[in-house]
Amino acid sequence: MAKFHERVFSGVQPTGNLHLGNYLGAITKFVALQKSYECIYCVVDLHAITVPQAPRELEANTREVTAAFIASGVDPVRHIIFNQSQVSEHAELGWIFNCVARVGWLNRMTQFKEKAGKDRENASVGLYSYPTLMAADILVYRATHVPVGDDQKQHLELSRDIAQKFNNDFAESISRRGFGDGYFPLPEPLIQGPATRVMSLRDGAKKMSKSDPSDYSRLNLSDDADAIAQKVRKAKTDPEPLPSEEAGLEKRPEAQNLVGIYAALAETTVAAVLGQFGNANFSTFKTALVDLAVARLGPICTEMKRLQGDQKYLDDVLKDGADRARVIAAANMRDIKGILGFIR
Ligand code: AQP
Repeated sequence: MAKFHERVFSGVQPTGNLHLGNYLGAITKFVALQKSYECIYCVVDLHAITVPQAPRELEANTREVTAAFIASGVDPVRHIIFNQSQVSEHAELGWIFNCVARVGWLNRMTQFKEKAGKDRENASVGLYSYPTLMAADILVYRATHVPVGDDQKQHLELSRDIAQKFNNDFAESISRRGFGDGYFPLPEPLIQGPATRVMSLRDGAKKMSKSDPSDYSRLNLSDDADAIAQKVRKAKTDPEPLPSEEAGLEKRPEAQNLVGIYAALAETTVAAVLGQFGNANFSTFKTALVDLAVARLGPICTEMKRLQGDQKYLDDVLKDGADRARVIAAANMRDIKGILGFIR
């Protein structure tokens, strides 16, 4: 396989209720990766409309995600932050990938099954083909590394399958144009650390999610200290004290979730947290978790609100990011069209 320029790409949907799962599973990774990679972070508004969105809310949510990236420490000058719909190459490559991916591959996607639920006939076609657009988001930049939460693992595998099939199907044309034995890299998922799948505070078997009707199921990045304290205090637990070894968390999903959240917020390991809180009861542990969550999330929430008050700044960040992203995407699309045999 050819050697590719290393580049990080990832996205977050502007669908409201940005929460601790999005922060720990994705955004903290975005921040950390900036030190070693060239990074492109996208507010994926084309993905958001796979389910109905009110236009005014979509605008506000797009700015909220942008503010969250910046408030968490993503640098929009050294790296790129933009909203997907400003770079039309995403949709263009998405169509091409609809013609590369197989229906059987999409039929296996569990997220579609969960989101479409029983009313599958009524789901949008976009919700079904969501993973081909996601592959286009990544591969239009020929990105090599993709930080995501655990729930996106299957979609990332599909992106690799699409890249591989394109490279195989057009091998002769790719090689003739001097791109060696593959035009697209096989993007590597980066799913690491103690909080790759943050669970609901109300049910340790369910993922913390923006669309959960109960606000008590998640810590929102917009929550103030009082809301954080209330939600953590009400979080479901079990009657046993915390174990001192990781094995003791098995079959205790709520305890496992809270300990994982603590470890991720404290930037330590689950074993270290249990070393500190083993045998403690939940009220002691929850008090410490509230203090930690408020200390970590409070400044982000304050900075997000300040940035959200400056709409022009946020819109300028998105436009500048889109202008820079488009340069990369357009050059790659020219190559891709040539490979396919489209006259340019
Ligand atoms: N609970 C989670 N734990 C860890 N990571 C998570 N992510 C989402 N939920 C968790 C990661 O956050 C990034 C952005 O997610 P998204 O906005 O693209 O969409 P999503 O996965 O659909 O988010 P939600 O909150 O789960 O929304 P709904 O309720 O619509 O299903 C991704 O990297 C994701 O893995």
